[in-house]
Amino acid sequence: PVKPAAQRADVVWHSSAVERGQRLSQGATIWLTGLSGSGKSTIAVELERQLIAAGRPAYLLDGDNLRHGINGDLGFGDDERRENIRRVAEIAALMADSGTIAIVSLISPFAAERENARNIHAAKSLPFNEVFVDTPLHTCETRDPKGLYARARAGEIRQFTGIDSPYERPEHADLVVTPTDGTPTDIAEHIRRALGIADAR
Ligand code: PPS
Repeated sequence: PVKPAAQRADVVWHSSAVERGQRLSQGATIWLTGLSGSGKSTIAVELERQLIAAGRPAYLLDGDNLRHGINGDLGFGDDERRENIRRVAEIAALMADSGTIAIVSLISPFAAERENARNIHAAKSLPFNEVFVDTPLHTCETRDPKGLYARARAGEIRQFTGIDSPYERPEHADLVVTPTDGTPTDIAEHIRRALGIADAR
């Protein structure tokens, strides 16, 4: 595992000449966690659309998409998921530090790694909001938008979250949303209101 820079004796931190208040706006991370098929990516896309429409710099970090690039070397074993979550947490914190609202959509099934993501932000005094998209497994499996649950049940995919790989439900999420809260548009609005993210214009 890669050591966090703060703990490394062989690398010295080089400070920026720019203070946070000088940046275009206050950044933050909105971290959506939930099962595959829970709707987190759909909500995240809508959230990004609404924030940009409201004049806020926002950028979506979607687990599936990042696995096409920076996380393309990682699979779905426990250690690789941990590294996946760690990398995304670091990227989100960099974006939040730059003044962007980073919207993360990641299964992030392990409580300790979600807590680590929160700590990475806290160490930089950056707002971190964990949103649990609490869609029951049977609903996700019924939806099965990519046919992955069927393949997991058939034994074609191993270590599938909720089937033969764990999902640790958040105990201390900042916000919990469920499909009964409305459409993805409603839920994204609800998240913005609940987290107090105002329009820029
Ligand atoms: S994790 O657990 O946070 O590292 O996962 P993440 O990076 O969010 O990637 C989840 C998407 O990968 C696809 N996929 C799988 N998910 C879970 N378990 C297994 N074994 C698996 N294999 C492929 C799946 O499309 C997930 O996308 P979402 O959007 O969550 O449905």
